[in-house]
Amino acid sequence: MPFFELLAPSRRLLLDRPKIMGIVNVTPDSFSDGGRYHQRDQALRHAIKLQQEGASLLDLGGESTRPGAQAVASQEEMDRVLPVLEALRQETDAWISIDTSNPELMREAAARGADLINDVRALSRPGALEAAAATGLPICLMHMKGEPGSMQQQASYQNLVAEVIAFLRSRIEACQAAGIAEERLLLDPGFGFAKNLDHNLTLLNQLEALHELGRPLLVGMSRKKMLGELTGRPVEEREVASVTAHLLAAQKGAQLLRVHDVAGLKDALSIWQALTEKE
Ligand code: 7PM
Repeated sequence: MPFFELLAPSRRLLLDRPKIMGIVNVTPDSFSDGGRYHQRDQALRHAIKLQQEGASLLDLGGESTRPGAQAVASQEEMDRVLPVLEALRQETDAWISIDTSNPELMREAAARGADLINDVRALSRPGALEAAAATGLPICLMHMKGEPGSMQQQASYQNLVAEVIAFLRSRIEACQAAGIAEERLLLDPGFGFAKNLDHNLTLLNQLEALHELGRPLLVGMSRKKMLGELTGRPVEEREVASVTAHLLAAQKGAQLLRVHDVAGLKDALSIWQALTEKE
């Protein structure tokens, strides 16, 4: 079986086995009141820790896409993300992904050494296709309906898997029309984005159907509500559920796994890998 390869202008990543993308939030949290420099430093140290634990990619996000969250102003998002990106670029060879829908940030981040654009809005904002095209970077397109603040009202489908596939196919075509080669694209079904528990389980169960799109798959279920619904656990106690869910996704062929808890998933993948190589 031939493997996919992620190709950025200055590096390549062979997707011969599942790769871990560690989540680095650069949003202000209620527990740290040490100001901007403190938060920047914390995000940086957290990112390095995730890399040491086994993350091949680090996903920096400065906009809270939490259901019900309000949109972050463009400049505020850039002020959060760019300093962390610049500092992190000096310290690591890991892939740095930028979780953004903001065309201005896409351009600025690419100029500061980012390797990948992760857009939960699949380049739907005005100017995003053009900005992403100009960066030359690989891009992850995710399925969602509506906006994070109101998307759960749109969690209704005739045929969920077919609709997710059709949506991603139409975004691939929009990218191609904007001059973004298909080889630059990663695809994500968007767990929890305009989806209820039953939808999320259907998607995980039928993840293999998305391989027909012919691109590598990224999945993110880390600590999400679906895991709380299945285990009855609050968000801070969902690590085992997260590890398990992502291991199952890897088993169904997901090449990239976006998680908060890197070390646990790394161990799980080691066991799976050992068995895979024995087959
Ligand atoms: C609150 C709730 C904050 C949910 C953040 C989130 C994905 C993503 C996010 C995903 C890709 C989270 C989400 N989720 N990017 N960004 N795929 N590609 O749980 O599933 O991290 S934000």
